[in-house]
Amino acid sequence: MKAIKVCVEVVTLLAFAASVASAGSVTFSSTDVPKTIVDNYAQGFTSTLNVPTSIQITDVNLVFNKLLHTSVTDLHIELTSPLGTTVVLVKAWNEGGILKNLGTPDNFIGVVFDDQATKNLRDGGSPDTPSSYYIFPGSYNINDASVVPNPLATFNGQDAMGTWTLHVSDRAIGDVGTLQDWSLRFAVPVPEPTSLSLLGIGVLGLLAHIWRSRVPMRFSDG
Ligand SMILES: [Ca+2]
Ligand SMILES: [Ca+2]
Repeated sequence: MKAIKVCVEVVTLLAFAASVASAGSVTFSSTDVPKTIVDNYAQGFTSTLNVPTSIQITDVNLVFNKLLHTSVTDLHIELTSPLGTTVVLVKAWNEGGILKNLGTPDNFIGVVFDDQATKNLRDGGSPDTPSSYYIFPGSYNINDASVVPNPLATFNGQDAMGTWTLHVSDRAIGDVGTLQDWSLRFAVPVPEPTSLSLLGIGVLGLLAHIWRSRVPMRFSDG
């Protein structure tokens, strides 16, 4: 029984260690979707997202969990922080944007705008076939001459708490869609040294427990 108990404790401790190791970002999702993307309508629409806690921004990624559109090259996308800073992230093809001259790729599904991504959004398209042409799920930087370098880094140093506004508009006639689900993912500090110390104390305690447990077990087994 003691062996089982120790096993349970080891698993519990490993699970805790894994959760500490995976800490590093927190994600908030919009709740006012879906929104219709009206065709060729520069005024577009806004969708908001609330961040309820204070986070000093060191990195923010924009996550399109599901944006359905028959040509994402039509889209002009801006993001405004709670402090009122507006950044143009993507311009439409006919504004000279990042996806110009790429045809009509569909959808952002599982597409993340991330300044640190090695792949550029322009290189995210699937093979262009008559039946299917879309943007692969994945993380992409959106660096392009049509916008400022590393546009999302503009928000670094601000407090994330408050209402964020995503402004999307369709700038070319023909293709349309809907924004179904989007999120913001913020980097958060790695665990404090005190947390790691507590983890270390936990490991030492567990080892001591195992050591104490093994002695009577050895004799009872004999
Ligand atoms: Ca990033
Ligand atoms: Ca359109």
